[in-house]
Amino acid sequence: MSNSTVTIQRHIAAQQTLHPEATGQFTAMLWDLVLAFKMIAREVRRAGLIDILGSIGRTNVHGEKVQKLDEYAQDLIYHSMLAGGHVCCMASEERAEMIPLPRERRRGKHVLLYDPLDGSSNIDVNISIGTIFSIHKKVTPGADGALEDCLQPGTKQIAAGYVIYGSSVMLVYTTGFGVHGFTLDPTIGEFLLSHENIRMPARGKTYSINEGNSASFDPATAKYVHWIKQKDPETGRPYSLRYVGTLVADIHRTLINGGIFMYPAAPKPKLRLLYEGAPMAMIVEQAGGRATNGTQRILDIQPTDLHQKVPLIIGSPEDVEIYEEFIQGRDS
Ligand code: P6P
Repeated sequence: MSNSTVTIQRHIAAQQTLHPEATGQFTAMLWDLVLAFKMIAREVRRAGLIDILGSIGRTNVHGEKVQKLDEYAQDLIYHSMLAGGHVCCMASEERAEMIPLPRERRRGKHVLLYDPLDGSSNIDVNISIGTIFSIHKKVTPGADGALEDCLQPGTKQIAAGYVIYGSSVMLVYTTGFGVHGFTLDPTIGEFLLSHENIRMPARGKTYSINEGNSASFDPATAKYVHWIKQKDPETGRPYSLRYVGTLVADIHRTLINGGIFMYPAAPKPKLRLLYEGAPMAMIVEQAGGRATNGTQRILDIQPTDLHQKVPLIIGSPEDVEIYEEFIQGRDS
């Protein structure tokens, strides 16, 4: 049992002192998010016991079946942000358009971009799922949020994080001063600091990619995946394949153990830049890792659409650099 008594609330408050310009709005917004995460965790844990498993028959903007827990998580985060009054607008994987605030609601100076329940296709088979969030400052004049406030490059994020609902529930976040992990102690309902200042190993021992798509990989990715499986003790090869099919779970393993995760351009990009690629890239870079689309740093990409997809190659710096050599034709 952890003997940590550093709750995430205390940690967030301490992080605020690192941001001289902080007004407390940002801290309060993170606290509101934490409450929503605790309630989602409770429902995920109960999902096997009460009738919220299975699809509600609708599909989201990407044509994916919407699971009941998706809608629950979506609504919970939305209403938690409305109650707090610290955002001017939001964007979610579950909503086609930018989410404005109702007229009567108090507006704040932050923008929340989120995937309320990542990996929802794994809900019914009890495989880890997650929530991903990205926070920006409002950049347009006036009180109401605008699309331009959502379409900011990843370098402008003021915070990013994820929750993984797995064997334990963990919240991992950064405000630009390192990456910190908290484990939910359900007996007291608190996220307690369990992984302070996470640093990603320079190189790992696993590669993570959907090998089922290998017939459609671009030649450079196919060449890299073939190379990583060759026996070469000096470079720690062959790497082991680990692929959960939930981005949060695959990234969390890569963050802690090192290695490389790839969702490449071929057969086609699937991961969304705003609320998957960019927040994960901020977290991984803050932990010493790298995140690219193969030729460009993820955080430098200027978004043009709320749900635009990007190839995502992310993980230990040495592993990602080698992949980039293959993609750029510089491999030995
Ligand atoms: P594939 C889950 O549906 C998701 O959006 C990510 O969480 C995950 O990394 C990816 O899709 C898995 O996609 O095509 O390998 O099943």
